[in-house]
Amino acid sequence: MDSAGVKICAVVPVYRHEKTSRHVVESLVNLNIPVILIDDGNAPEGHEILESVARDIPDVELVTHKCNRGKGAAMRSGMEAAVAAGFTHALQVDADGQHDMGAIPLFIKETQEHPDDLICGYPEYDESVPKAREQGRKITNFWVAIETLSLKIPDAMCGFRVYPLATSWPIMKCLRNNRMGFDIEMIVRLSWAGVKMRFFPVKVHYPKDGVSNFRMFHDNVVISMTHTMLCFGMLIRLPLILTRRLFKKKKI
Ligand SMILES: Nc1nc2c(ncn2[C@@H]2O[C@H](COP(=O)(O)OP(=O)(O)OP(=O)(O)O)[C@@H](O)[C@H]2O)c(=O)[nH]1
Ligand SMILES: [Mg+2]
Repeated sequence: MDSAGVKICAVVPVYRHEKTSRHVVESLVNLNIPVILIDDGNAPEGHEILESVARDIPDVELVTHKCNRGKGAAMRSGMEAAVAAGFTHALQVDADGQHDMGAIPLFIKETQEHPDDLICGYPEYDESVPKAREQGRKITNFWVAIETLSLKIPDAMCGFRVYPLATSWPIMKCLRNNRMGFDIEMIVRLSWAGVKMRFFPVKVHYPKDGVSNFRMFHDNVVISMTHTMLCFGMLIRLPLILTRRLFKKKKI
């Protein structure tokens, strides 16, 4: 694909983050990026807020789940809407406002210059980051290095990335990972599919009164199960991954 064909939207999944979502949506629309907002089964008051965001701000489409289905399921619904609307790329942004929106112009520029690649953020935390979350990421990144047989993925959990939909959607729509393992599984599967990735830092701040949906025990169990499944997936694909590496080396 060349840069002229690039049509980017943002996909913002929302669960219990309706209050911060307005600012996130406004920042995106101010950069001329249309937004697909997913109400992932929020309480009626939350749903009303999201409806008013979609009504007040132009270029916002609201997709609604009647009950909470998880971040992965919300992302899939948003990406499906993006594909149906004819977008070629989707910028995934969390609704909690933790990501520095100042990084977006660079991500858009990189997408236009490398439309076939995944443009992916890796977090640059300030002192507000909970230590347990930082440790959890290190463990995940260790396992992802094994699952992809590569040290090229500095972070597999960052929810700030631009997906090229032509290669990502066929993989994403088959995923059964509805919850917190979604970002990890997507990046590992895109690596197995041979999609090139470019990583850039994104500043991340955890506000004192911020809402986190991360359930320390339950989500860590889900993430561990995701890694177990991906390790087996790597073993099955081992001949393919090694052949591809060997072939690439010979070409250079
Ligand atoms: N965890 C979670 N997030 C959801 C769900 N549905 C939609 N989301 C959205 O997915 C994004 C990520 O959720 P967060 O709770 O911030 O999870 P996280 O960023 O991994 O965790 P923190 O580092 O604690 O912020 C946010 O935009 C949520 O609003 C869900 O069922 N569970
Ligand atoms: Mg978050």
